[in-house]
Amino acid sequence: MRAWTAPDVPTLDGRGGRLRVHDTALDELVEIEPDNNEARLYVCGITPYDATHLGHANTYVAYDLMYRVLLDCGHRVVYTQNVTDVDDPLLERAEATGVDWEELAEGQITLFREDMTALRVVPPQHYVGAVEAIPSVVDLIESLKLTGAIYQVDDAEYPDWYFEVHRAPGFGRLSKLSDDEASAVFAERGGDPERPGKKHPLDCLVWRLERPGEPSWESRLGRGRPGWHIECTAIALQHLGAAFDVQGGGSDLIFPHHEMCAAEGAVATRQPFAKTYVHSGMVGLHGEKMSKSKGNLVLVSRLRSSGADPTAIRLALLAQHYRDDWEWTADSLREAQQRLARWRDAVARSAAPSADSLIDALRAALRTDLDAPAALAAMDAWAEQPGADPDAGATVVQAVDALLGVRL
Ligand code: 5CA
Ligand code: ZN
Repeated sequence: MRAWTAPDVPTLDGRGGRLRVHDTALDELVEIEPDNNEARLYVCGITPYDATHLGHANTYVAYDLMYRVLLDCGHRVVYTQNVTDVDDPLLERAEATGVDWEELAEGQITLFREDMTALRVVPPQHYVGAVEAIPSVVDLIESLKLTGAIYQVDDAEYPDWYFEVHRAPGFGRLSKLSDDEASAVFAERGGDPERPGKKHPLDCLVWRLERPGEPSWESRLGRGRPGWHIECTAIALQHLGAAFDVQGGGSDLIFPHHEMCAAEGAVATRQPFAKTYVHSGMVGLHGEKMSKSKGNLVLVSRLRSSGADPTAIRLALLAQHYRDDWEWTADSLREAQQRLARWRDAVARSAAPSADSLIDALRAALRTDLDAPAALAAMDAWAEQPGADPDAGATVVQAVDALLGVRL
């Protein structure tokens, strides 16, 4: 699938130091140490039916920051992102609104591309839809079958295919939930712990056999369509290989999604799926997580069409630490617009403080768990100080563009 237009990312002089990020499994900061200097990053993409709200934007801007910091550390970055372009929530939305599911997905993906371009998010090299990944999904299920971890549910009408999660030695190390807690969250987030005929309530669907009126594809497993988790497992393994550096997404994906991907990947390859799991916080509005089902969405496209500068939208997102949960308010954008104006005035000065120590401060902040608020504070301080360097403004424009994706 085509991704979107790449922004220019300037290269800065000097580097040194590695990125350290919070790993969900270990609950501590870990260093990203790519093999052969190639950082392999997988970030879960949208299910294209309510894009792009500010929660989505916050997530993709967070991993864009990671991408930029990895580049600045001198690594090459291979970035893969999926699009869940066939799954229950998309089909349900299409049905409820009387729209063709493919048209719904296509329209939302188009909007998402426009929003990502406007927000200067670097596109993935591999942007892959679930539908186009069906051959690799089926291959992966077949190879999992050889390990004995795949079975058909005991259901005469629809003997769908499931993955036995407890085959994975580390199952549970990401979410650290008890079985009861896990079952409750699984049920809330697309799982089916109560389905009769499963070996274990947490076993996850990998191939759903055709139901009347649902899209389906021919396969060695019977006509059907992929389950959600196996989609990301297959796409990541195909484009990044096993033990890639980071799997990322919002914290609502820790369980079941990333736990299941990790389990499927580990059983299929006998290696860790990802080396590090990173999760961004949830953006809320009026006291609740932003989501279509709650009807409390702020769409990037709507903000843009009402005249908001996309750079200010990006800066509003960067004002929060990526791991924090926070609430969007009208002030978020207003404050970002004011900050942007201050920064633009500051770099246009005929003489400013030297850029060197600012760049050191930006790098130090971002390499420590992508601390964008600390980076913004360093830039705020620079913008307020008097100085005598006539070239500093131009250097700072490059640095803020390269590291924060903010064009002044
Ligand atoms: N297609 C799957 C991932 S494979 C999916 O979760 N799609 S999504 O459209 O629901 O979400 C896309 C990304 O946005 C996910 O990483 C999710 O964690 C993140 N996200 C969704 N809602 C919010 C929110 N309110 N705040 C922050 N991030 C969010
Ligand atoms: Zn995913």
